[in-house]
Amino acid sequence: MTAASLPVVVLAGGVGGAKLAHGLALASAAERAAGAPGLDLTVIVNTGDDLEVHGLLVSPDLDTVMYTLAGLANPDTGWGVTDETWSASAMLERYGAPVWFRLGDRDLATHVERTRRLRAGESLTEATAALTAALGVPARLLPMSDEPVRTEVETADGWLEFQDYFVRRGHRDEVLAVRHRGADSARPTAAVLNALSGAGLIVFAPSNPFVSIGTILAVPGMLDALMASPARVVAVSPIVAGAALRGPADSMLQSLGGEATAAGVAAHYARRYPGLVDAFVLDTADAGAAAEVGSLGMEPMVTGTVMRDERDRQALGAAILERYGPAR
Ligand code: FO1
Repeated sequence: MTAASLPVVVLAGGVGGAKLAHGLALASAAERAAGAPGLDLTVIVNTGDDLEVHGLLVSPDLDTVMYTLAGLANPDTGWGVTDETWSASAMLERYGAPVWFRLGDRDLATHVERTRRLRAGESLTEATAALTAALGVPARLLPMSDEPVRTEVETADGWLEFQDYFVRRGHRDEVLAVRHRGADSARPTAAVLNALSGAGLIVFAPSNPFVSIGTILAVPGMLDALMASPARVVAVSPIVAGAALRGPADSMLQSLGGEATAAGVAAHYARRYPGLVDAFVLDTADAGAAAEVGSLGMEPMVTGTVMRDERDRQALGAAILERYGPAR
């Protein structure tokens, strides 16, 4: 009797989340090539960064994970599509449309098709399933909720919508607080709850613990579903040697009262979500923090977590599966 493929659920935000999901998909393909069962991979994606641009719904984190797993991601930026052209954006600029959130021509097709499906009555989950199937994505991509949740950050200039803060203002503002507009009337989708209850392993990608992982955990019922799942929860640090590899996670840790270190992220998870995270993956550069992480009640795992290329991604995915995937 062949062993069943291992159901692995990843909670992911943008680029860091996409890279780890890709690493697990590559590790799964390698297992299958060696005659092993591989993974049944699900990625629960943050939708708090979503916004409307030119009348279209844009879901940056869903798109970044989708493009990365389809091998279509722009390798330089990590977001958007590779081999992109900007004719539509240039024409929109001539019409005076706001183009600070840059949408390339190939990327635009995604927003046109997703918005058409939503207007036809499909849920974001259904629209995402159609887009990912068309692109041959080797994983199930699930928006955290089908109801809109929008991350906002409080700054000296007041509350800002996420992409205003992140892109238009280049995430230079100090973040004083984070809120998730619409979370109270949002719920995890049935597909998300189903994936969590059937998971053999749950991985928090190296995404921002406040505005990516934190937003997913802010959906009422999500934390309970994670705590009720029989699977172990393994979180990968988004901070290596005191800095975020991209984005504002390090400065947010400082301004929101934590410490911009890998141990600081572990402490944030332990304080904010007691008992949720079973193991914490640190980069070799932070091996010295392993004991501190252990003292927080999380089993430390030290390995290379910087994903410069596909080999790094697969190595990290395989190392996590090796250590925390149940023996198959
Ligand atoms: N990030 C930028 O810094 N500038 C942009 O113009 C930009 C456009 C964009 C378009 C589509 C998309 O899916 C992502 C885009 N991003 C851009 C990145 C995006 O702001 C971040 O990836 C996430 O919101 C943070 O995880």
